[in-house]
Amino acid sequence: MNRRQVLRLGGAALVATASAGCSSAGGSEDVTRVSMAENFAFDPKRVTISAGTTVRWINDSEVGHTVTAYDGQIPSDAAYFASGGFESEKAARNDVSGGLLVAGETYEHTFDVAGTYEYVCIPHESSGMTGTVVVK
Ligand SMILES: [Cu+2]
Repeated sequence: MNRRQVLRLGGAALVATASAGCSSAGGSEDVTRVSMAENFAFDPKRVTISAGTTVRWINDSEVGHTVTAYDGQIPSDAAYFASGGFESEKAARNDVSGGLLVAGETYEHTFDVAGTYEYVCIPHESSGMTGTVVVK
């Protein structure tokens, strides 16, 4: 192994360490990124992932958005999820500002149960700002 190969391996190790530090559960889990963009949309609007994958939403716009699962539109044995840590859609709707992600902020949820999850950005629901996560 020459010096250049050693340096390259060192860089890869640093990158791996950095990305593990950003994930909630650590380890080797996969992360799928969904952007909340200027056009009041989740991008991509629909993602298909394997069980155990973390979805990381990031607000790439200047206005606040929420990630709020629809009660009854996630698998019945799956944990409810919403930015702000609410335990139900009703609780999230009762405190919209508490669930807002400001510019540059992220929210993560790891999906362990297979099925289809529908979610919404509460303030922009009338603009059609909804999304879907399909877990295989
Ligand atoms: Cu929004």
